[in-house]
Amino acid sequence: MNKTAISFLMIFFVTIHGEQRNICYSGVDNKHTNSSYAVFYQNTRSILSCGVQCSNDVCCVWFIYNETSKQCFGVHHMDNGVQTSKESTALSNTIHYRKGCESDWIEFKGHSYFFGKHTAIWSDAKMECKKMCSYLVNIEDIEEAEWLSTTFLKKDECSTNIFNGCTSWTGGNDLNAEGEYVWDPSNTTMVFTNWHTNEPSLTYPSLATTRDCIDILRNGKWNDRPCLHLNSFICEKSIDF
Ligand SMILES: [Ca+2]
Ligand SMILES: [Ca+2]
Repeated sequence: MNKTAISFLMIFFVTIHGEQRNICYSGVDNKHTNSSYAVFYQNTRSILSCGVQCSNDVCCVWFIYNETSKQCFGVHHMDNGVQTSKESTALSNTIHYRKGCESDWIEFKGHSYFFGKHTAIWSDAKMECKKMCSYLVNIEDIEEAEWLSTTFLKKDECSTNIFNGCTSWTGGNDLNAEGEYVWDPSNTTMVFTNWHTNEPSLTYPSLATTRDCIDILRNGKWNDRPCLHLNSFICEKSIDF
C-alpha cells in the first residue's frame, strides 16, 4: 500500500472516531511510527490533564506531552495490518507516557498514581487510597519525588509559602516510634529521604513528637506535619500487567 493510501486511511480512521466520540481534535499530525498514530488533542495545563484526555479516549493507548509548549498528543494504535513507513515523528522535546490503568490514574515507571484533590487528614487519606486498592505514595528515589511534584503539585495558583497549600500526604510516617520513619502500609524503613531544608522539624525539635505524618511539597521535598492536618494526597499502586 502506498503512502497516500495509508494517509487517507488514517485520516478516515481519525475522522470516524472523532465524530463518533465527539472528541475535539484540533489538528492531526500526519507523521507516524510503526503502527501508531498521533492525535493532537489540544494544549493542556499539565501531564495529568493530558493523561485524563487519553484515558477518556478509548482509542488512545499512550500519550505524549511537551512540558514547555504544553502540547498533548494521544497515540492511537493502528491494529489493522496497515504497514506504516519508518518516518520518525515530528514531536520534539516530548515525553511519552503509557495510558493510565484507569481514568484519572497516571503511570510512571511501572506504578500508577492518583491525585486526591480534596483534603483529608492522613488516616482518612490512607483509607481513600485503600478503597481504590492502593496505598499512600511511597517515594523511593529522587526521580519519583520530582515527577510527583511536577505532575501533581506545581500549579500557578500555589501561594509563595511553600508549606501553605500545593502539598500532599505521602505514606511516610513515624507514628510508631518518634524519629523512625517508615512507609505505610508495609512499615518498611525509609531508605531514600528527601527532606526540605530544616526538616523534619529541626528548627523546632520539641514539635517533632506532634508531627508524625510526612507530606511532599511542590519542590518534591518532604516535611513532617501533624497527621490531623488537612492535605491533598497521592495514591500509588503497581501496574497490574
Ligand atoms: Ca513509589
Ligand atoms: Ca514525628
